[in-house]
Amino acid sequence: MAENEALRGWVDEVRKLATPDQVVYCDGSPGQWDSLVKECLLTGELIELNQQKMPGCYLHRSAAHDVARTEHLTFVCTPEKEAAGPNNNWMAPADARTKLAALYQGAMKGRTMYVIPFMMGPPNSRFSKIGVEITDSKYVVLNMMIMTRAGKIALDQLGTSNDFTRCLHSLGDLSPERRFICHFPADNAVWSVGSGYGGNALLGKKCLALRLASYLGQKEGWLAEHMLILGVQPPGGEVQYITGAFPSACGKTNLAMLVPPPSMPGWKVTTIGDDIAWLRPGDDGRLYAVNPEAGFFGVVPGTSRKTNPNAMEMIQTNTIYTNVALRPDNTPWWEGHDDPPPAKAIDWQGRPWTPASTDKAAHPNSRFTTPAKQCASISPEIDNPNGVPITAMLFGARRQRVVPLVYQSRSWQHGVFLGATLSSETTAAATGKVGVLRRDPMAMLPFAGYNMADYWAHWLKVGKALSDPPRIFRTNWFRTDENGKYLWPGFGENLRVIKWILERCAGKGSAMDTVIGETPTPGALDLKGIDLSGPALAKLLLVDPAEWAEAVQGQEQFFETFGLHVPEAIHTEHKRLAQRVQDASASSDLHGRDHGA
Ligand code: OXD
Ligand code: MN
Repeated sequence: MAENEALRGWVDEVRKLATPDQVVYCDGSPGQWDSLVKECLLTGELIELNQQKMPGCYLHRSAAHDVARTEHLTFVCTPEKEAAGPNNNWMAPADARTKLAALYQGAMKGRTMYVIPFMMGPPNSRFSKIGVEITDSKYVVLNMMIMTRAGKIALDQLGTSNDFTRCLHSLGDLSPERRFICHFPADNAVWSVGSGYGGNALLGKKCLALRLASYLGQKEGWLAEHMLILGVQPPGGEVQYITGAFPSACGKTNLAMLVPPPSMPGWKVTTIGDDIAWLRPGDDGRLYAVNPEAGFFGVVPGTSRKTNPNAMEMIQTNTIYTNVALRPDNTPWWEGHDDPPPAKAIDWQGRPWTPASTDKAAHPNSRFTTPAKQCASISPEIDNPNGVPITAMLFGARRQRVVPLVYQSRSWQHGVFLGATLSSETTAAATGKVGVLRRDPMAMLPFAGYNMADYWAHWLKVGKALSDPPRIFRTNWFRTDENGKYLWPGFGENLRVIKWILERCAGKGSAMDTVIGETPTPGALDLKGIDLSGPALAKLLLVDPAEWAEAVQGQEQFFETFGLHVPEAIHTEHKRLAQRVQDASASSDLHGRDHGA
C-alpha cells in the first residue's frame, strides 16, 4: 500500500469509477510475479510452454482483432488542435475525458485493479521519470514488470512527490469500437481503454516514454526518440555509442544486438536499448542517452540464430511470447525460425495449422517480452545514471528504391532535415496496409506528442546547445534489385556500414559529395569476407538525381501540411537540395547530349 497521498487519492478516484472487486499494488517482487503467473495459467491468459526446454516461458494469445498498435484510435488531447499537429489525431481534453470515463465506468467489476508504480530510466538519474499504471489486465502487469523498473524501486524513488504520470488502462470489452488511447500532455496523463496490445496497453512505452516524454522534452530541453542505442568498440579502440531511429519492425532489435561477422575480428558490439532513447545535452557539449526501458518487446517473426543470435539465446528463458504458434512439444514457432515448419502446430489463434495452411502460423506482429539483462550483449552502461555520450545518430527506413545504403549529413541542421524527410514502407507493427510508402519523420510519426514541425524546431534548438553534436547519417538496408531481391546482406554485416560511419566521425573514411549528402567512395566500405558484386555495390550507393527530383516534390507537399510551423532552417535545407538536384539533372542532360552528339 502506497504512503504517497497523491497516489492514494488517484487510486481511490479510479476505484470508485471502475468498481473493481479488489485493488492490488504491484511491489515488483519475484513472489508476486509467480502468483500472477499461476493465476494467468488458471484463467488461460497464459499457456505454459515446455519448462524443461524453456524455463519461465509462457504464451499469450490476444484477441484476434487486438494485435498491433491502432494509430487511428490514438489521440493527443491538447486544448488547441494545432498544438497536436496534423501528425496526431486530436480530441478536446474535456470530450476525451467524458467519452472515456463512460467506458471506465464499472469496467473493472469482477476484475482486480492492479496499481503498478514504475520507473522509466536508471535509478537516481536526472533522466528518469516515474509513472503509475492502473490496469485490470494481469498480462499488462507481467509485461510492465519486464519492460520497466516496477514496484518498490519506483515507489521509493517517487517518495511523497505528486510528480508522476497517471496511466489508466482497462481492457474494457476489447472492442475496436470502444478503443481509445488518449494522451493529456498538460495533465501528464494517459487514458487507454479497449486494447491489451503492447503499445496500446503497456503505457510506459509509447505513451509515456515517447508521446508524453517528447512533450516534456520540448519544455525541458531534451529529446525522447524512437531509437536504439548500441556501443561499438573497434579492435584496440574505445567504445563509441550510436543511436538509430528506424520505424517499427525495421530491424532496430537486430541492429541493437548485432554480432560482428567472423571476417571482422576484434570488433565488439554491446546493447543499451532497442526501441527508445532519452537524450540530453551534457556539460561537455556532447549529447548523452539512456534507455528508459528495462526489457525488450521485440517482433518475433524473422528472429533466428542467423538474423539475431543474441535475441534467440535471450528468449529461451523468462520470456512472454504473444501470438506465436505452438508446436506439439509445447515450444513456440514462427515464420523465419531456424527450425523448418513443423508438420503440425497450433496457430496464433489456437487453431490447428499445417504447412499447407494458407494463413501464417504466427501473427506477423507477434512479440517477445524479455528482461534486458538476459541479453548476452547487454552493456555494462545500461544502468549508468549519466547515460552514454553519442558519437553518431542514424535515421534508417525501409526503402526498396531511391535511398542509398548510407550517406552522411553535412551538418546538424542538414541531419535534422534528413530525419524530417524520412519515409518508409509500412510494416505489421501497426494496423493498416503493409508495404505502403509513408512519411515517418525521425521514425516518430506515430509517437511525437505534439506538432511534428515544432518538434523539428526543437531538434534544431537542441543542436545549438551542443558544441560537439553527434554526426547524423541516413541508412537503408532494404534497397532491392530489379527482381525485388535485397542488395545488401544486412544483419551482422551492417557493422561494415557502422565502421565507415565511425571513421567519418573521426574525420577519416573516404566519401564523395552527392546531391543528398556524402556517400562512401567505392573502396571506402570494408567488404572483406562478403560476396558483393561491383554492380550491386554501385546500385546500393547510387544517387539518381531524377529519382530525387520526385522525392523533392513529395517533401514539399509534406511540409505544406504543417504550414507556418515548419522552421526556416528546414525550408533552407529543402531549397538547397532542390537546387542541387536541379543542377545535377541539368548537367547530366548536358552530359547525355554531349555523348549523343
Ligand atoms: C514497438 C513499435 O512495439 O514500434 O516498438 O510498434
Ligand atoms: Mn518501436
